[in-house]
Amino acid sequence: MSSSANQVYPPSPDFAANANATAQMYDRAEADPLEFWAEQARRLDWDTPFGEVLDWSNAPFAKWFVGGKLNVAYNCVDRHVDAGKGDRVAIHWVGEPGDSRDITYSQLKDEVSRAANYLASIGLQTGDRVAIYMPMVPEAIVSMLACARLGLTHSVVFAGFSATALRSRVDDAEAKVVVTTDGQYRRGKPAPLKEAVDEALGTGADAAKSVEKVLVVRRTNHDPDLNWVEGRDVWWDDTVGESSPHHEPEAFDAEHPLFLLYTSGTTGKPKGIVHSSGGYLTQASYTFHNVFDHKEGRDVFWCGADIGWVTGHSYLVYGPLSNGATEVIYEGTPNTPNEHRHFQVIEKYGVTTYYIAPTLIRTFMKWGREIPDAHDLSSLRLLGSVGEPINPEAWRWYHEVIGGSRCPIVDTWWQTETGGIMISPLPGVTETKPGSAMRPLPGISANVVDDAGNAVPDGEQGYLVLDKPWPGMLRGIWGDEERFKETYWSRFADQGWYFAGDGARYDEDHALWVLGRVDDVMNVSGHRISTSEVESALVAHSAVAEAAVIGAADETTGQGIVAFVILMEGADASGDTLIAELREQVSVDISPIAKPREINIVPELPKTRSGKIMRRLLKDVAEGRELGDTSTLVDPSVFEAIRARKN
Ligand code: 6R9
Repeated sequence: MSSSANQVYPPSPDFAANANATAQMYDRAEADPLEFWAEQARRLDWDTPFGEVLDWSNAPFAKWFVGGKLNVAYNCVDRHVDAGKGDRVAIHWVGEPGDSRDITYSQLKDEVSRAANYLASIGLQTGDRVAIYMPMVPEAIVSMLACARLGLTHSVVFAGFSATALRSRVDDAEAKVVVTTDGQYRRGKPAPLKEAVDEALGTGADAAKSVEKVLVVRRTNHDPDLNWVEGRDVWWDDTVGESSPHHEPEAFDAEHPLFLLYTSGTTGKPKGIVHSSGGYLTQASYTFHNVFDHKEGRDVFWCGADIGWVTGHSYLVYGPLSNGATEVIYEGTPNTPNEHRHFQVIEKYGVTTYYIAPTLIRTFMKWGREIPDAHDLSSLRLLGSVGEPINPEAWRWYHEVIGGSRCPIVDTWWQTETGGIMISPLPGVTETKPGSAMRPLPGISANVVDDAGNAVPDGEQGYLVLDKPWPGMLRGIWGDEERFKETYWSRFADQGWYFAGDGARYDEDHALWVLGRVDDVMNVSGHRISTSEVESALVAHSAVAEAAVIGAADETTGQGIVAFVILMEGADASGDTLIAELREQVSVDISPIAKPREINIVPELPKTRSGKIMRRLLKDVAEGRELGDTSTLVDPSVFEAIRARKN
């Protein structure tokens, strides 16, 4: 590796002098991890203090902050108002068409209380589930916090997901309420959203059994003939809007399930990841304070993720708000109305801390530096990256062009399952290398091991494991204990370690490099999509006999989805209509983000003697490489046919 590829960026003395984090935190956490976490938990406001910090006696089912009781919404909203900070802006919201709203902590408290009063008035009880299927409007956050306030478990479903995907999540969680909007702005135009809810929930014998109410926020007002189911559908303005802004929060057990969030696994069925109240909030809050060096009353934070993903949960809602932060929330796409949008927003609100995915950085690179260069980005002081490995070239561009070579970059590794950031430099403390997430945060313990669980020497690749429990860890998969144990805890069952599904290596300086998934999960623009989910959608089409899907390297999106399909005897493969139909099928079954970039119709798939599809070889073909070892294939000549069709 050339020396420039491994260039080290030490923290600047200025930044270091004022940083929230200190080098001693690593030592303190190592000396007594449980006491360290107890200290972090005490940053929150507890109604009943916890006793034991961790009960791991029934591993892998953890109990953190045993006996403690708190209200998550109180911690995110009311306590800032009680501390005299009610007039501070919590959310600078920017709508895609250019409308905007500033919401103070006092206003947020009123809104959350109204929503909580309404949800309680329709008979929802602590522990009931509420599905939230909404674009990035303030009411989405209000809904999440209202659930938290009542001890309802929310399940946010990304508004880009299809009706089919929504239905399976509503059914799995047996949600009683769905909160949605009439429509959403997509690339400058209103698009329907409630329509998808109607389709998902069905009617008559087909109707989703658990759902009692659909609560609709008016956003686009685009459809005078909006379908309305009497008795089930209610407008937000007529219900929440008419409810009292006073609501007394009740405290819930630290282990009370705060939310479910579905994520792709290696099999077709998404898993409902369960997160707790006390442990999750502790980790979201601690990491926000230290990794983003948050300075109350001064910083303006902007996380570009959607609330439909875990990054949106932890760093649009629970992390920033529990710290009393002021943040920007942007509704739309980065090129609406044009490519200047993000930079105008940074300029307008004086954003200090900007947290996005590498795929967006690479998109900015493609658009050209003259776009950010046309703006005053001098308010920025810290940059973050999340969702996939950041290639060193994108890291350097981000550092130089967006950060004016003055902002530290935190490359943060974590997962839906971990609840909060796990591996990342601490700004002002840890030196950084472009492309490396550097080291586990204080309190977190990770290792890189081989199949047998032995630590691999620095410089060699292995599996990333988390070898000690942490407060934000998932508490299970909704309704499926076995799958929880099997997916995360069986690979290194003897050692009792959590297997993250990622490959990694430590370099010669013991800096950690995360290399990407080692299972059948693809990462497209930071979104997790399983190969088998896309394969199932493809074979659901009557013309398809068999499908194999892989994630091929893609300059912009990290990975792009490439499919190889074998058709049924007699299916008509001429022309582009079939390919278009197949792409549509995936879009409808899963989401437009899962649409294959490329679909190749092939006569055969490469298989091992035991009948397994050799995805590794398909990847070689898709990425235009020489083929790897084909010796285990039944018929190596299938590749000539595949290659011939591909070109
Ligand atoms: C937060 C989030 C998790 C998967 C994870 C890994 C990849 C996330 C990364 C990263 C390298 C980083 N990933 N951050 N890889 N460097 N900084 O993205 O959660 O959607 O559950 O995805 O994303 O492969 O296992 P989630």
